[in-house]
Amino acid sequence: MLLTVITAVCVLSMTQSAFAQTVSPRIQGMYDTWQDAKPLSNSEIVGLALTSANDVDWLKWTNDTGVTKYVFASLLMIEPDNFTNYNLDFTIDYPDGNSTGPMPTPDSGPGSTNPDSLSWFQIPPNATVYLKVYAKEGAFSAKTYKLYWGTQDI
Ligand SMILES: [Ca+2]
Ligand SMILES: [Ca+2]
Repeated sequence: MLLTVITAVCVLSMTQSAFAQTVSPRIQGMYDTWQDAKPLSNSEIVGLALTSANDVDWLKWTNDTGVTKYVFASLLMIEPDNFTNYNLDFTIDYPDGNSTGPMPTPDSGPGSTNPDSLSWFQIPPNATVYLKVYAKEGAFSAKTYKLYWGTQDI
């Protein structure tokens, strides 16, 4: 895969500087399946919360720009603590019908300031990226998480 790995700290600093602080309203009990995934714009900071240990949130972005784009995502807890550890998985569905299937991003936490991140994947036109946010076993928290999402020209 065409993947460039940079450090999570670098991703975080870039995302914080590159985007307006537009935080979505906190919505619980939604986006529980990939079919019901929350659509993402080309750059967005989403603030959501899981409602239970078994809750998951799905988000998606379809590349309708007509050109290949880099994408990245970083998952952070607004209030890191000693037990919170959410994970971020991703799936890329390509227009020819192929799919990566669910792929984990590098895990960080609890207590880590590094986010779970998807770093600068190339997404061709008409492909869709699905993101899945979920709590590791025993790591559920009612606190809000933030998902930084961005796209960039190649
Ligand atoms: Ca949900
Ligand atoms: Ca994690």
